[in-house]
Amino acid sequence: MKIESIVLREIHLQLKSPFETSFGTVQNRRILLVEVVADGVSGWGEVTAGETPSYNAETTDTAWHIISGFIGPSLQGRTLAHASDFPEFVAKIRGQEMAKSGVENALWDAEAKLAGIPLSQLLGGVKQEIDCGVSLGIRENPQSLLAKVEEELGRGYQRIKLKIKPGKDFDFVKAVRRAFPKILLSVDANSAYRPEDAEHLARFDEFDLLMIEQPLYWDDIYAHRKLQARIKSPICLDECIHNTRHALAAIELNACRIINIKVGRVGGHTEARLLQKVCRERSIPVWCGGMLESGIGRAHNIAVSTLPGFTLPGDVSASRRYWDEDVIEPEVEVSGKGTIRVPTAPGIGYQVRCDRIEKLTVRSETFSTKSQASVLAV
Ligand code: OSB
Ligand code: MG
Repeated sequence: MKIESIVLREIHLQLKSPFETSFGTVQNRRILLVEVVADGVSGWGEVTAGETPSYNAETTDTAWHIISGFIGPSLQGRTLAHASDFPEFVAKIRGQEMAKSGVENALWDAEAKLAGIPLSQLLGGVKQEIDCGVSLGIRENPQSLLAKVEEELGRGYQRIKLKIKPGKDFDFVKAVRRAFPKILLSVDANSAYRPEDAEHLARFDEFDLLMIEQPLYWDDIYAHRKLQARIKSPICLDECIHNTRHALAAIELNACRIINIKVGRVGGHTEARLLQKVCRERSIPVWCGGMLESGIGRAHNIAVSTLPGFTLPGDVSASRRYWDEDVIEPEVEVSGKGTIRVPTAPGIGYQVRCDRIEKLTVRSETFSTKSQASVLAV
């Protein structure tokens, strides 16, 4: 693939309602979209970084800096045989997984479109339909949470995940578990607890949770190992796992029994695919997490979820739960049995609404002239 140009855009998109996690509340999303034109075809990717460095260290602005200052200038004009060659191409940039992933995934979309096959097929996916759950933000009180859970179960979602934080945890989970004794139920703390809370977290054992996601420090696998030894609920790591080596360390240490794979957090489809493979070989279930993506990031999440290691319902849900109007056509829809049908058109399989994106764009930068100096010595 000859990379003719890279267009970086920032769009503003407002969530239908605020989403609260233990680290804060978001409603006004600032999303970076990456369009890569290769051999005459446009591939699209999304940077899943948040507006603030509170989930991980990256933000919309740090990703802009990395792509605009380093990746864009060095990639334009280059030829890559495959999107999977991209991680090596950016290996000299440390970290910045979400920035890299936005670009790499655009290359994957372009490669699939050039081959005339769905992205899911290019990745090696094996499913025509994926299983969906929802992630519910922290609410004022257990009653309003319960109403929300009921609504989402009514739509068919197969697993409910509750965001929790100290003071808004036990009673909320208890109310939901009482009302729905049999559902697949999990919680996500986004690093809000400390090792001293082990006894408190052990009280959640009675709720028969599918998992407790990332209870402790965002960067501490060893602390989770000590906690896992003290609680029955399986720990699922999210924030801690940036690549396959982290996953291997966590698995060998017994720091978790499940892993949440977010394509952005691990740097793109190449690493996500490898990570699900090593987990599968070790019988560690994985599922696809979400970052409140627009339709473009959502389409990539659907494609990766078709890989054989993804055995649990993901946080990949319908466009309408997030946006009044998405940036793809058709929008992502979920069936009454809580599944998404995997698109069969080439690439991400959804039409990108360029007119709408144009209207939502607040800044953009294009890398296309060969005269620009290469910033990376690669
Ligand atoms: O930890 O999974 C998380 C949203 C923003 C940041 C972190 C997380 C989340 C979610 C939402 O849980 C998942 C989604 O619906 O996209
Ligand atoms: Mg999480």
